[in-house]
Amino acid sequence: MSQNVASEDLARREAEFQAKIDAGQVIEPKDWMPERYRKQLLRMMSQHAHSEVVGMLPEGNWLTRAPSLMRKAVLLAKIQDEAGHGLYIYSGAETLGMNRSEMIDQLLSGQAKYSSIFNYPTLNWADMGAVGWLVDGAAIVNQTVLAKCSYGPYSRAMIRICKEENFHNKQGYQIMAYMMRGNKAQQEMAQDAMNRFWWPALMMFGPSDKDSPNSGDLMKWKVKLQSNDDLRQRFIDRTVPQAEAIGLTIPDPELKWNPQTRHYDHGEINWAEFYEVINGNGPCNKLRMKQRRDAHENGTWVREAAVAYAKKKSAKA
Ligand code: BYC
Repeated sequence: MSQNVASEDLARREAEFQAKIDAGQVIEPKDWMPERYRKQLLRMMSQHAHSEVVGMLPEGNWLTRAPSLMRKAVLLAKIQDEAGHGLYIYSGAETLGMNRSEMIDQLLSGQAKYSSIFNYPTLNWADMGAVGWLVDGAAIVNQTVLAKCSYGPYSRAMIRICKEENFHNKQGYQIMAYMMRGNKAQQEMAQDAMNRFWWPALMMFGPSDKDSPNSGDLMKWKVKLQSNDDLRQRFIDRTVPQAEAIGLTIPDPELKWNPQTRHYDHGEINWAEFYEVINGNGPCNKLRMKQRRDAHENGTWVREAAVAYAKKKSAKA
């Protein structure tokens, strides 16, 4: 095939692909897709899966110190759900041509990112409330939209994940609500957790639209159906009344309801802090990576045993 014919063929396929996307059709693993669509999705899905797994660490820190057996059981169930979310999304990402161990190597070598939020410490029990309510709350806002994205395996994983995230969100809000009904020290702990997690939760939605290099492609291909800023605004609008209902103050003096736009106006996010954190210099980046690397190393025997068992089973069959 001459180069001209090949590039005409590619242009035709890309136009057909875009027409499918524009018509709202779902792309499945065996369908033709532009290489850049595949790579962008793989980047985003693998980072999402890593976030679920690294995200188990800040909460895992509190399992042995939960204030009651009931709280411990709930937290344990939530953390196990996060491991499951990681697995669904890794499996979805594998359909794009990279296996899970390669993705994990990219995480452990620092080549792949995970959500900035997990580089902040969890200092007291109220932080378990803030994580469930704010972090899972932000994740739900983002993921309910991703559940309608153009890539079938990703959107289907999101549907199930969102159901579980709702439980996570409610248990977090309940922790905060109970603490706000408690004594002064408990109320102060809840407010302190709110103060530390509010701004990092807003950063979960990524840089503002004008500084988001990937959004153009992702929106054209309907992987993202709403922009970073629009989703962030949606999260703020739904969370402020929840905070007010239990007596918590949002740590933003510029936060104000705007009757014209029917949204809350808010103060400027500290983007310098965001970039420091995603470039590896947040308060816990080094600790989180060490914990992940140690867990991976300590799990070597489990992976080896699983491979040996599978071999033995297939030899018998
Ligand atoms: N953290 O062009 P942009 C959970 C990076 S887990 C780190 O806007 P994009 C939970 C971005 O990757 C749920 N990095 O990117 C689990 C890009 O860098 P690269 C986690 C970030 O992809 C356990 C650069 O900045 N949710 O809920 O268009 C316990 C430019 O950004 C962040 C997801 O993963 C960040 N916050 O949009 C509890 C959602 N933001 O890759 C709870 C899925 C941006 O070019 N992901 N960057 O080097 C997404 O929706 C999108 O990827 C993002 C970013 C909105 C995050």
